[in-house]
Amino acid sequence: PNILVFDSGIGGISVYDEIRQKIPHANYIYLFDNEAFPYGDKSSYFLIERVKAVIDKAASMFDIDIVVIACNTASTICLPVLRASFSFPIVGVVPAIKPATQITRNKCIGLLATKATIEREYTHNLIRDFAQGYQIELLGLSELALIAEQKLQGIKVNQAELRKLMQPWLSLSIIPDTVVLGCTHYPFIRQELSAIFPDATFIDSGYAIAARVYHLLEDNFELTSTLSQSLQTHYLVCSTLYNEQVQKIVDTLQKYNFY
Ligand code: DGN
Repeated sequence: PNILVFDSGIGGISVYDEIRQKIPHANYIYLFDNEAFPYGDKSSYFLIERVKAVIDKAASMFDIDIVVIACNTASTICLPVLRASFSFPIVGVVPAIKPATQITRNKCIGLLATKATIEREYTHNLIRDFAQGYQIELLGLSELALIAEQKLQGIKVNQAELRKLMQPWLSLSIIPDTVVLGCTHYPFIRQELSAIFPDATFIDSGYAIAARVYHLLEDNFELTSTLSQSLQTHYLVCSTLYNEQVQKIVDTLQKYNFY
């Protein structure tokens, strides 16, 4: 199958990596909307139009079997329009609030995401429907996705700066013992976050998304056979100015053993 994984930047690579582990014999197209990065401060209207146009363009270049919107900020607003516009299945990524309720012991869950995701009605409905009776601490930060992007370009994370950003949680009387990484960029700085909250469990949606993609493809494709197509990954960027940076990111990921 041809699997398109999409994000505003590198975040979706954390999801791509999980899918690739589950479905190694597929072709992947990883699409960065680097031109409009970051998505966290864009309006809903802009994002709906933008994501639709970008996916449309990619679909005219490749024969796509499934699309993964590996971005919480886009998924929490764009999925209905995308599903109405395209015939291939579209899988989205949303904050793992529900699994977090199964893990927490002190009933205090932290949700870390972009400001846009934190403000979405979608997110508030998730909490209302699946996390009644839990204390949910919401923290919307614009800076974190950029910190993760920089880390993958080889720039070390400033731990003191990160700690300052986390201050709202550090000063709580009950500190979340379970942290939902509600932005696909954040698994890349899990280690740094975990140094600040050493007792917390961090969860993301990557594994569940990989299982979902597998399930949607398994009827039509031979996913386990080693004889099926071998892996190929195309990296697509919206602005060619980014090509050099993409190369740097891919090099860094290789160092981190992401491939
Ligand atoms: N990776 C995206 C997400 O999961 O929300 C957004 C990152 C960004 O564009 N700020």
